[in-house]
Amino acid sequence: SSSKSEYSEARDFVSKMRKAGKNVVVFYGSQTGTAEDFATRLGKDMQSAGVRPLVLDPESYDWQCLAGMNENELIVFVLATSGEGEPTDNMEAWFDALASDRENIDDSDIPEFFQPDDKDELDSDMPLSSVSYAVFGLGNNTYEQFNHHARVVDARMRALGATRVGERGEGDDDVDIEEDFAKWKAATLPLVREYLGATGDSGTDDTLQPTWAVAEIEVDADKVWVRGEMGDGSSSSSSSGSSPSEAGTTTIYGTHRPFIAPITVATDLTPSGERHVLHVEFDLEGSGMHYEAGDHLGIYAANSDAEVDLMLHALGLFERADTPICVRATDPFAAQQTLFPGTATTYRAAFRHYLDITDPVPRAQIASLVLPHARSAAAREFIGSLAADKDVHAATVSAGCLTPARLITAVHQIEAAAGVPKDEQLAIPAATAFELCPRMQARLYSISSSARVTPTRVSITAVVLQYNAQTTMAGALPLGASRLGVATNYLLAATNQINSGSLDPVVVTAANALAEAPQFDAKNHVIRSYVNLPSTLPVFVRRSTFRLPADASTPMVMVGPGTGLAPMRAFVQERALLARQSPEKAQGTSLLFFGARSAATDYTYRDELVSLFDDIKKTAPESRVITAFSRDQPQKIYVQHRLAENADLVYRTLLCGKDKLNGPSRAHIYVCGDAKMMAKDVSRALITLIADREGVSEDVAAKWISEMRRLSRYQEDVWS
Ligand code: FAD
Ligand code: 2AM
Repeated sequence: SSSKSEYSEARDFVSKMRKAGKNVVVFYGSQTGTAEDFATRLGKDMQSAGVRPLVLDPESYDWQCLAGMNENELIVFVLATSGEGEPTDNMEAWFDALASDRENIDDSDIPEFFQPDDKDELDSDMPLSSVSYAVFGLGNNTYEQFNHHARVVDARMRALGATRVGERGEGDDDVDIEEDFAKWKAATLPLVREYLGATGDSGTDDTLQPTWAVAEIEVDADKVWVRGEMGDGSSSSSSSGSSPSEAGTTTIYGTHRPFIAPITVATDLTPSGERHVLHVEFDLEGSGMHYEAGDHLGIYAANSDAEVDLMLHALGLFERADTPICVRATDPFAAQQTLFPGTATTYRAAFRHYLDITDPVPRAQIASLVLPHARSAAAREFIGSLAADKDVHAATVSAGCLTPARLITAVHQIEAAAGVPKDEQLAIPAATAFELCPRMQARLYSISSSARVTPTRVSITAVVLQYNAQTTMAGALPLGASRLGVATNYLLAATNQINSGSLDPVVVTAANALAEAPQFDAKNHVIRSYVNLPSTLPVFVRRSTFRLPADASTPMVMVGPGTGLAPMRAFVQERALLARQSPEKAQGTSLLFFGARSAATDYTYRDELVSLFDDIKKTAPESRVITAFSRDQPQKIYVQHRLAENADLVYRTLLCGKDKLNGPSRAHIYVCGDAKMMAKDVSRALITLIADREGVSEDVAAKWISEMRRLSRYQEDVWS
């Protein structure tokens, strides 16, 4: 069969697992890296529980091999649900195969030598009857389709005859996904041990093998991979990527191979506001990359130098920061053999480009990676209390933004106060630090430009993230800190550099923390948040399903408060272009509901929107922008209030010329921005509006919204 010819041995996870002497395969469905990180940690915990796991990316393996697993083996899924409930990109093929309506996996889909000797077994209704699995989902209950991905895979595995070991775990990122994961692991690992008949030590083994081995090496400077051009491990010198890499071959840019795009424009749209909203434009010329309004741009930023320096000091590596290192897996069968692309990097580059060093350290990681290195009683007591008590951890580490570097520095300060000499203080090896920090992930931004207007230029609209640490810990740590979003503060610094030559963003808390660090000689160092930013950033385009109606006669209601305006700006640019190009063609009404704090400081793209709507109005006279400025009057006014106030206009737009809806509307509704509150409030406001105007119950109106969603006429691009 055709699938047989597509089948390749390199994609056969079952034989890979057996060759490596493993009996568990852990597949992760990961979009932003969290599920991958959980899977890796699960692998480690399984290993110390006496089973032999292999952690793999489903994208590189064929689901058809599933049926070849036997009773002495286990498959584990760690699956994130993204956005509207769809599977992650790397699980798409598996998900399509498992979740399709077929009752059986067609036996022609299964490579012959994976079919059981007893052919009848395959012909039975239960093609996966020899397969056992476990599943943990990562979701966020602010989204409609909570943990949909894991639920579907679970249901389909069972429907195909597979047996689940333990309960399905469901992590909720809105509450405490780390604790959900810890609970699921505690309940499931013993069952996995029992199922696989594991006899070795379990759990308490603190001679855990480290995942990575770090070697300081001698290597020519040009072999040292320090540029942060993630994914392209082969060349460190190419400054700005171009599409024809070698004669005749064309580079396809994506998550794993971003395009190094010049930043052409960077503007602070709200220079006098409390919040900074940035407009950043990238040049895609020569990349061969295409985008459409509604797509997302992924960007890889770098950590601030101050945070990196704090980390280097915490680990005692500041003096050796630029030493070339090679970091390899200690397990020769591990799916990932090197932590960084290329043969060599440096400590500084590793912490700057490849690792997220600003996440508070999860409790489980404190217990398994930090506590074993505590040597003094003072360190053991403090770290032990964080590891043992969920509430202490939440109040100290999470609320206090204790990153790995801040945690280690805090321990050093506690030890110093207790009179512990320096050489007996907590010392975390570099390999452990590499394990403590998740891999730096790309950040996604809704594209705010239209490819019809600027095909080789792409822009994003980002709000700079910063929030203050709130620690309730008695005798609060001296490292009072706030958390600065990695990518948005990098963009802010880049914007400042481009416009004024000054690199430092407004707040320099990591630098303050560094100045307080006990090993740091503040007098002899200039502390800068960023030193010398390049004028390029690695970027890629991520396709989305958030799309303009194909036909410009379709009316649209767009709701985009804050940076939720981003994709709407692209939509409006496109409709305005059409209006200029075809003034004789009547368009459907475009309504844009925009909300921000204050008209004076936060009305982003104001002049441009006014002018674009002047064009649009010529072919769709009812079109307009309706604003809600929440802080310009004593009571809050939000976009949903404006929807209600303008119910006549909104309803008329949805009617598309009819007298009554009596079913789904031809119009499209778009909501973009905050998933937590806004998107739900807007949906509720629309339900009330429809119920009222149509003279139906709210239940019926809610069903109308669901139907509009199903038809992709109610689309959300929301994040939390
Ligand atoms: P990070 O370093 O990633 O820090 C963010 C983390 O800080 C959060 O994950 C959370 O753990 C923590 N955190 C944040 N606020 C708080 C708080 N108040 N209390 C406690 N913890 C907190 N952003 C835009 O500005 N514009 C867009 O158009 C846009 N589009 C997006 C589209 C999609 C599909 C997605 C998924 C996200 C989008 N985002 C957008 C968000 C964006 O991807 C980043 O998450 C955001 O810019 C923060 O990135 P950062 O690197 O600056 O912060
Ligand atoms: P606020 O910050 O004054 O409460 C963009 O962030 C805009 O969205 C701001 O004006 C903000 O108002 C507003 N906003 C906050 N919560 C909202 C919600 N639940 N629904 C709609 N808009 C909201």
